[in-house]
Amino acid sequence: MTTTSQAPFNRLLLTGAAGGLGKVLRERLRPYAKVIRLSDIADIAPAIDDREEVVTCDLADKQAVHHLVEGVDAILHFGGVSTEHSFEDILGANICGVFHIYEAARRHGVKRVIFASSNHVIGFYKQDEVIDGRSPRRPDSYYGLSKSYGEDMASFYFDRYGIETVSIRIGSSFPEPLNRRMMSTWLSFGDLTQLIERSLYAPNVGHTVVYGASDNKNLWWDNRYATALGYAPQDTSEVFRAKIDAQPMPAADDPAMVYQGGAFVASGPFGD
Ligand code: NAI
Ligand code: 15L
Repeated sequence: MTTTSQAPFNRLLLTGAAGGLGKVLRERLRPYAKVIRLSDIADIAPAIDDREEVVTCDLADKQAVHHLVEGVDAILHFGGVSTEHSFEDILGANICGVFHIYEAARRHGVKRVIFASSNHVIGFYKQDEVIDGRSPRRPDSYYGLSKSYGEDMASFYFDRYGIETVSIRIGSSFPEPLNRRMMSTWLSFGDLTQLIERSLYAPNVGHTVVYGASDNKNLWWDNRYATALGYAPQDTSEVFRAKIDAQPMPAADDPAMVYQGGAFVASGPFGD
């Protein structure tokens, strides 16, 4: 198990706890909190001991989110629609949801949020461009737009109310990279955990935007603001190089080979 020399929080809230990353973080976050409150709209496995609390909650429900946040010291906001859908499908969970989280944080005096943002905030940059956390955003989808709005919400709540946030623009966090694009965007679960740990404990983060990527060879992201938090990735996608190189080569003009956001840039339109 990961250990930390820093004092654990009394209670951390993890939204999206039934999701792919939520299930991973449920176990890996234990060193950082006496109690973890796990929440999702979907079913979550029952609490394994008195250090876990399980709360079913729809992020689109303002009053439910208000109750959810009561008594927590910091929030890891991972819940929401996690791929491209119609704007209407994204609105409640991601756009209303992120407002409900920050407004509840304000009302309950929560001082720090870790926001699971996404590379799709900048997905229309080309793969031969190098950007950092302060480069102008270029969302590639309604999903990317919702994460961009979440970053603006974080910025506003810091400027107006002093609630600090680290927005982590996660690349592709899966057990291993699944294709050529993910050789650049891959984030191991170990490095994700380290980045969250640094985001929880680093002082004076204000609103900091970082990229969630491992120490991959062909990175498109200058991750200086993550380095400033003390993040030092331990993994690299290179260990999967032979497996990925054995995959058929996509056409040179395939969005997966051109844009940082890959296929998301070509999603939609919806509802015609
Ligand atoms: P996931 O789709 O597996 O998990 C998201 C969870 O949010 C699900 O369990 C879902 O039930 C829950 N959710 C959806 N609508 C909700 C609502 N209205 N109220 C409450 N909960 C709701 O996604 P994953 O991969 O675990 O990602 C977690 C977070 O990280 C997401 O916010 C995603 O956008 C972000 N992210 C993930 C990346 C990855 O590579 N896994 C890359 C970039 C961002
Ligand atoms: C994301 O934002 C998604 O949540 C995840 O499922 C992947 O599609 C990832 O981006 C990616 O770009 O690989």
